[in-house]
Amino acid sequence: MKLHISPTSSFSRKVRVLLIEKQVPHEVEVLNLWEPNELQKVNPIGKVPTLVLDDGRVLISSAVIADYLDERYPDPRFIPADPERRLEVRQLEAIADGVMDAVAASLYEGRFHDEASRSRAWLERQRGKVDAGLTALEKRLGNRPWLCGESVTLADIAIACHLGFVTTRAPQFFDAARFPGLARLVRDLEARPSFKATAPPPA
Ligand SMILES: N[C@@H](CCC(=O)N[C@@H](CS)C(=O)NCC(=O)O)C(=O)O
Repeated sequence: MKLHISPTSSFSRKVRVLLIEKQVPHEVEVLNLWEPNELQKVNPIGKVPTLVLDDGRVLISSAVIADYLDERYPDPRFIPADPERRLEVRQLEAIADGVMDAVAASLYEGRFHDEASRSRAWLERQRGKVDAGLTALEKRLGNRPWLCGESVTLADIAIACHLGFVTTRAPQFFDAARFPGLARLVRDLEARPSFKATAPPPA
């Protein structure tokens, strides 16, 4: 299988971490999203991560790819088999991904508009989502080691990947003193070989 990624994309990193943790053989195709590329030939939406399977099927969106990988390569599992716990993990993953979507929406506003034409209302709206999402995750985590259950799940991996991006590329969105549980969770996961191997390049 071939995974199309960008080195800075934390959605790509979620999938890369899973592939490494599960020891799934794969090829990585590195793209620069801001240069012309061929990605839309396989994924009409033109986003990373995109996973091309050996039988030619193409999977897009980190959540869909994670679902496939956890079912197809269940050792070890990062999405619980129990339907209630599975729902909880997916819900927490969705909050983590929503935080990153709001960070990205703010960064795109800065990238594509000069200072005078940026919408303050839009930036404040996105900032509100980032803060509310992180607050919900911090409350959920408290002093427990993981967001859901007794072992690491996709929800932990998702928020740690996104905060890894935020701390290197957009630190204004994450004040570790306000979110000590999440800061500790990120530190714990960054120590794993799968996280070390996929760290985003410095800004
Ligand atoms: N919901 C998608 C989000 C993926 C996403 O936003 N990817 C960004 C990079 S982090 C991208 O490919 N952006 C390029 C573009 O929008 O043209 C997922 O979970 O995979």
